[in-house]
Amino acid sequence: SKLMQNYLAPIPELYVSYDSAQKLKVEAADLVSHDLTPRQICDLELLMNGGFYPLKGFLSEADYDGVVENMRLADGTLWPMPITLDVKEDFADQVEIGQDIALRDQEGVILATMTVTDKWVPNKAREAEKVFGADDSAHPAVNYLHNTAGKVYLGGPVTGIQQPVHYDFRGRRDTPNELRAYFRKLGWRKVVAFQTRNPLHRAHQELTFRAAKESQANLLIHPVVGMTKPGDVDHFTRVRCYEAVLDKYPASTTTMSLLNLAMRMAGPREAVWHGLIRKNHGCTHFIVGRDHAGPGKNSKGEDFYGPYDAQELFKQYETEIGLEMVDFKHMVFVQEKAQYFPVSEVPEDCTVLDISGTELRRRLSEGLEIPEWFSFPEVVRELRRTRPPRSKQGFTVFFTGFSGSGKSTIANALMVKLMEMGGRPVTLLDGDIVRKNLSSELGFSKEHRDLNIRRIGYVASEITKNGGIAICAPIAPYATTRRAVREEIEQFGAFIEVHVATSIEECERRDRKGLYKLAREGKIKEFTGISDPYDVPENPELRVETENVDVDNCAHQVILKLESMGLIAAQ
Ligand code: PPS
Repeated sequence: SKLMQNYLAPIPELYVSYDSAQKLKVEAADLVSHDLTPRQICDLELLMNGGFYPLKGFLSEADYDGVVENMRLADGTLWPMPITLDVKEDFADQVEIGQDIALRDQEGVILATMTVTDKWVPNKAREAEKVFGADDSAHPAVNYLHNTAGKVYLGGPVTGIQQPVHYDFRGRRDTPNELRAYFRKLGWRKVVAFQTRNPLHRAHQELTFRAAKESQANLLIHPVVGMTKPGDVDHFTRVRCYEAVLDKYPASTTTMSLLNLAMRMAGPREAVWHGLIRKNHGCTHFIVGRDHAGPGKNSKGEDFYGPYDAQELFKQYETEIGLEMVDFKHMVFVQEKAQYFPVSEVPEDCTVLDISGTELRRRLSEGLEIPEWFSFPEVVRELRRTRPPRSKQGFTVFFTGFSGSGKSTIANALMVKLMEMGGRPVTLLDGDIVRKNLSSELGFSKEHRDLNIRRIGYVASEITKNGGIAICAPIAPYATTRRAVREEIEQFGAFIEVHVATSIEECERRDRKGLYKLAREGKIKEFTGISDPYDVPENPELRVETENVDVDNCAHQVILKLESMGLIAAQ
């Protein structure tokens, strides 16, 4: 039929032939090179393979303005998401309009060239307001826009040389044309796509199965493995989970393919964008759920978008997107019937069971039971492997306080107590140890102190990731740097900030190393508390007073804190 022709004919890609690519690679040695960020690599892959058809490159200024203002390219084509090449100012200064630049991955491999037709400084506040609904950095994409993306945008058509290289799950990654060919081969005329960034549990399996049945379509599970919301389950774990769930569908009705998309969590606009991307991948139907691609709460604790805004916007543009929306039915388990029902169809007087994402994370972190009705045993097993209970995860105890406050002494006592308990390896990153082994070339300027703390944070995050205990004991005078370290570590485990709150007067009175005297005499410059700032921690997990309290007791307070957080077993 005509419909099938439309969907399954190849879609234009931006790659040149193999021979031209070989030639281009050599010629590109002379071009100015831009090292793509992880997000730009995702965008470039979908530009080149037709996932972002009809885009031919990173947006020009006119296309960008249209997309931001009214979701349309300059020629009127529907496109809801700015796909922009953001660069730093000093790089932009090296580039002139009309010039070709090389786009390289983080190893320096050339992936494409781009002819720069546009260069401009975008109004990021406007982009945030219009595209994401608010200029509020609690939105991950707004945060990215202001704090990660470069100041200047370059636009222009892209010439594709080669796909970004992936070493994981190669057999599960398909370009739009590979998926189209697959559907053609199997004679799948209707395909409903399910977008996801989370592990699938029984409710998802039920709803996708229903969606396929209702639209009389085959099912494509199309999870995002590019970039999702910070804090999500990593894609390696998720893909192992998806593979287990695939077996639960009737044979040869369903397939799975991985999409290297960098999500923006833009709710309604993102739903329209996801629809266009799935259409390019040969699908005819698309499931849009409650709060599709939602970013979570804003800085006032409210939702960025209404729960059904995405469905409404999608519906409005459905014909233009060219894909039929299947609205997501929130599925709940009905105890008496031992079966899933859409929440709107639950029989009267029945008991509904549901476990929220937050509750699931709590049960995983505390090692509690996750019932059979909620998920598949294979999925739960994978999640438990990746998220062992807190008592088996690594963590970092980060002491901060003035020189001579007692940080090192308490840290040493804590280390010995933890080693006595056993079970996890312990590393002490004391100020003096670090300054000898990691930071011997650094002094005490703000810049050097920040570097020092970031190095400590990096090592501690690696230890935490690998299930060990890192105890850090630097002065760490700056709150922003401590927060950055916290964020890095909390990806992998708990971060316990302990403020050793000995007053500066007491530290100076003790003056164990005689440094305060030298600082007063001006013989040591920039001395913390005397001639250099110290930001008192506002919300540390624990504050210990050392005046009139012995070291053993201080260390014991930390142990009690760790117990109350479930990180170590009660003694
Ligand atoms: S920082 O700010 O976190 O990078 O400092 P840190 O690595 O913990 O190093 C602090 C120790 O260095 C000695 N020292 C100084 N401290 C503060 N200010 C200045 N200008 C300074 N110069 C040398 C001091 O002995 C600190 O040791 P601790 O263990 O904190 O007493």
